[in-house]
Amino acid sequence: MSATIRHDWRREELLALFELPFTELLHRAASVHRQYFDPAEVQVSTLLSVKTGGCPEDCAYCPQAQRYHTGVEAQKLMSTEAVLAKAKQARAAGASRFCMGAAWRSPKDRDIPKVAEMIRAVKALGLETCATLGMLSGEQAHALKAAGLDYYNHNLDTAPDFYGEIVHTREFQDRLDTLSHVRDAGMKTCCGGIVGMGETREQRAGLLQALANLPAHPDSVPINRLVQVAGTPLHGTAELDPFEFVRTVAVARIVMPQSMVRLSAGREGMGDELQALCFAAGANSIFYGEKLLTTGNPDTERDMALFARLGLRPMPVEVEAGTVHADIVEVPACGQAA
Ligand code: SAM
Ligand code: DTB
Ligand code: SF4
Repeated sequence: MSATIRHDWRREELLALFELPFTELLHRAASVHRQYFDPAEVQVSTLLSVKTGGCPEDCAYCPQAQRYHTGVEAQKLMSTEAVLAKAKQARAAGASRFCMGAAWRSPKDRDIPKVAEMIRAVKALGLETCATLGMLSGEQAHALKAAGLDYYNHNLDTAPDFYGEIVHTREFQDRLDTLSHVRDAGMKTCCGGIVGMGETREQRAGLLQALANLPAHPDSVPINRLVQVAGTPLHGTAELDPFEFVRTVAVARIVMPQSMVRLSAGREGMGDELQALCFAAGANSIFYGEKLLTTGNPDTERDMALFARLGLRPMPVEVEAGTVHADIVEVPACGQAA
């Protein structure tokens, strides 16, 4: 078993991984995990919604889309002081990265200086900074980078051939364009998707294929399990088999060996055993703190207890920063003889 960094994955290859016996898939993913990471370390990020609700987009999963009447109360952009207070709490609780989310289709140019001020303030605390603000122009990406933004989160969300069923107000290509602006500005990318939206296994493979075949693997890959929110079109979708979720994590680990694979939305509804399986399958990052953007996340005490039970520990920032840019040892392709 060995892993190489590839950008030419075919969907059938990913499907073949999904179809392996569960134990074999986990073994392969766990083997790849050890080639680039200490499997006892988990990167810890905290999220804050700095501008909530009232979004004009129609993403079928999202409680913040104005048109769905989900009960999320719209709130305007927070003050830097209020964001800073939350970032200090996150740092005190043990987070190493702080991610600021805004329910925008894309920021207006006049928003950028306000967000830049938040980024500078959070970075001065010694935290890594991340933002997710919707689509960015090249100029906006450069301005955020200049303010000290380390990561930009922008998800592909789902396979290109399922995307049109989920979002109608922007194209898959728009997402690729934003990611390219982010990379060109010299920021790290955080890019993943959501499963459990009624997609097929082939489409889950298609999402991971699209992620792995980006010009550079995302530094962080959030794998979200749909949080079903009443009022959204996807409320009532059949639940994904938990083992299929673990398979998705394992395949993500195999095809993006150097990336942080993050157990993201949906963790609150998972038992400790399911999360442990995901860590065994190569997940090595979580969102930490009682809230995601508008929905719940496990209590910090529960997460700390889980880490203690599993012998896991928070990843130091220098490991995070070095991983994707470490020298790559070229080794034979995954799936070839062990
Ligand atoms: N408005 C910006 C955008 O869409 O890029 C940034 C915030 S948006 C809420 C960030 C990501 O959260 C989405 O791309 C989606 O992957 C994830 N997300 C939103 N609602 C979710 C839900 N109900 N379940 C799981 N993931 C969700
Ligand atoms: C990501 O992939 N998941 C996070 C973060 N990036 C911004 C957001 C999850 C949102 C879940 C629904 C909510 O809390 O509103
Ligand atoms: Fe708006 Fe982002 Fe939600 Fe889509 S995912 S509705 S763009 S906040």
